[in-house]
Amino acid sequence: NGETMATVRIIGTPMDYGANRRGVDMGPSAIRYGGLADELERAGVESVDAGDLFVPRAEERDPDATPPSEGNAKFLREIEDVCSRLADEVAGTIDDGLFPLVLGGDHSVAIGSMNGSARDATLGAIWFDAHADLNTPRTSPSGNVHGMALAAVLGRGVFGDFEWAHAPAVRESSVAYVGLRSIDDRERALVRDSEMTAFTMSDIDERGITAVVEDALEVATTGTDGIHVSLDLDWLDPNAAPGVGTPVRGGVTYREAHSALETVSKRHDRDNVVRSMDVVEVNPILDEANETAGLAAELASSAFGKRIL
Ligand code: Z70
Ligand code: MN
Ligand code: MN
Ligand code: MN
Repeated sequence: NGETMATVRIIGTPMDYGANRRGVDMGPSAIRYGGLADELERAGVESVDAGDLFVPRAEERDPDATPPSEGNAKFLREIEDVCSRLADEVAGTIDDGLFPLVLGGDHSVAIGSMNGSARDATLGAIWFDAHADLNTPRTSPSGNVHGMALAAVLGRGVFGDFEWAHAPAVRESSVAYVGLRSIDDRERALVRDSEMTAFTMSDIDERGITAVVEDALEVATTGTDGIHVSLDLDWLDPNAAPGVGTPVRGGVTYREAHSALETVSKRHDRDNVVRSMDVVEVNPILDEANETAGLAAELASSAFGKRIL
């Protein structure tokens, strides 16, 4: 490690427009307080902290000021504004030879991370999440854009007159889900009919986390210049990660999560495949003694090469 691992640049994105105002905007602070810089240092990885992007308070905005042309998607204008600035940050970070680690915020920050990471490259992605996040404004039961983030980067759905609504950041065939277990009725057909590879919790139960993540890496790296790793903390079981907005029972364990990110890291050591990462949906208000934020910090360092021995 260290030979292939570039200096990590931490980019905080304290945004929770995509998920009702709940406390996810405090995620970046909580993950830093949870020991991110120390964890990275112990992993032998250098890091610099770019601070947080400016995100106006949701209370000062009207969620329905710029509705999509059909269906429901709240705070579209605001999400577009933050995500286009985040995309510039991420692309600039990669241009500078550094590795962007984006701290959310709700999962709609991935629209910014992935558009930035894909700017000068053909991108693949691994989506570690309980949820598929494949709703469009038309199918969304909630109007919350965090449940539409992957649809947005795939150029699906009609979001509005935004760049990311027209230019897909990734090809479907280069995206793999790992750990799905909560999919809306209308979303299920979207996942099934897509060209994405979907590994559910059942696949992990049957085959083990390492085989599944190795397959996901194969999907995301084949025919691409590199991959984005998107880690939604609700991917884990609520026993290990209680501090998330939408906990879903039956998630991966603490050990499976570390093992998965170590598998990603080992692959990165061989082929330098990981371009960018985001860690999202940590909610300190619902957390127990900052446990979930600390775990987010640990998992990021596992992804960047932290080993037991
Ligand atoms: C639901 C929706 C979701 C995260 C919840 C929930 C989506 N499918 N995503 N928590 N991270 O509203 O679209
Ligand atoms: Mn460039
Ligand atoms: Mn998600
Ligand atoms: Mn989720």
